[in-house]
Amino acid sequence: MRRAAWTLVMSIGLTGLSIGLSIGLSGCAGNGEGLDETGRPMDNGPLPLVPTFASIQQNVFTPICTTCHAGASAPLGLRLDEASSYAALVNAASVEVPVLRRVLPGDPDASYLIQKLEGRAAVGSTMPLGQAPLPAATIAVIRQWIAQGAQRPVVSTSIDAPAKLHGVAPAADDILDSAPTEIVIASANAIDTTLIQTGAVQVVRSGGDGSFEEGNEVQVPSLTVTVRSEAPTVLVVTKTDGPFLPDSYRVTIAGTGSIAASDRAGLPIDGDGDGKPGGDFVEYFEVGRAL
Ligand code: HEC
Ligand SMILES: [Ca+2]
Repeated sequence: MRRAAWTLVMSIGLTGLSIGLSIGLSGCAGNGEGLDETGRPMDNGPLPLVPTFASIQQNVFTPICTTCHAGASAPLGLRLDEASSYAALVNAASVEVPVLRRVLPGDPDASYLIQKLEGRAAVGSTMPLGQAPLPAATIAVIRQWIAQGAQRPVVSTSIDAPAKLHGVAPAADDILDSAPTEIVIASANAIDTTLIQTGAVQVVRSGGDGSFEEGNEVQVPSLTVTVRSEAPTVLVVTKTDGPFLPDSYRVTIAGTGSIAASDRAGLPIDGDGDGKPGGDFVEYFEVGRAL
C-alpha cells in the first residue's frame, strides 16, 4: 500500500511537469505531431522534432517503429528501442543491402535508413511498413541529423557514475532462433577503446548443458572486436571461423585487473552495475536449443 501511494504521487508530479512543458513548447510544433484529435497538446506528448538523436528517438523511432522493431524477433535484427537504436543504426551494415550502412554519418543519401523512409530502397517496402510514409518534413529532420554527423551526446562519467555497458544484439538473456552474425555491446558513455582489443572481451559457451560450472565450457576462438562508434561507444564482436553453434553463451568484458575496460579518464567500467567503478561485465544469451 505504501508503494501504491508513492506511485500515485509520482505520476501526478510527472503529469504536472509534462503539461508545463507542452504549454511552453507546443507553439513551435506546427505539424500536428504531439496533438490529440482535438488539436490540443497531449499529456506526455512528444516535444517538437529537432535534428538530435534524442528527439528523433522520442518522436519517430519509439512511437512509430518499435511496434515491430523491438525484441529478439525484430525484423532483420534491427531494434529501434532507445537502448538499441543508435548502436543498431550508426555505421551498421544493412542486412538487405549489405554494402550500405543503415546510417552513414554525413551522407543521408547513402544511408539505407533514409532510402527505406523515402521508398527508394532496392529491397523490401517503404518504412513504416504498412503505414503512410513519414511526412517529408520529418524525413528532412532525420536527414539533417545524419548530415551533421549522426551524433549522440555522450553521458559523462565520474567516480559516482562510472561507465556502463549493455548488450544490444543479442540483448541480455535473449534466446535466438539462429546464430547471430555479431554481438553488439554499447555504452551511453565513451570507453577507452584502445584498451578493448587486448583480450578484454571473452566469449565462452556452456558445452551444451546451459551451465557454466562443469568445466566443459569452451572458449570461443577466432573473435574479432571492432569499434562501430567511439563516443558513445559501440563494440562489435564477430567470429571469423564460422557461425556461433547452438549453445548457451557468456560474454565477459573485464572491468577488473590490468585489462579492465575503462573510460577515457582511466576509471574502470562499472561492469557489474553496482554503481561503483570495477567489476566484469557479464551477459548471457542462447542460440537455438542448448539442451
Ligand atoms: C509493421 C512492422 C514494421 C514497422 C512499423 C516498421 N518496420 Fe522497418 N521493417 C519491417 C520489416 C518486416 C522489414 C524487412 C522487410 C522489408 O524491408 O520490407 C523492415 C526493414 C527495415 C529496414 C531495413 C534494415 C536492413 O538492415 O536492411 C529499415 C532501415 C527499417 N525497417 C526501418 C524502419 C523505421 C525507421 C521504421 C519506423 C519509421 C520502421 N522500420 C517501421 C517491419 C516494420
Ligand atoms: Ca557447462
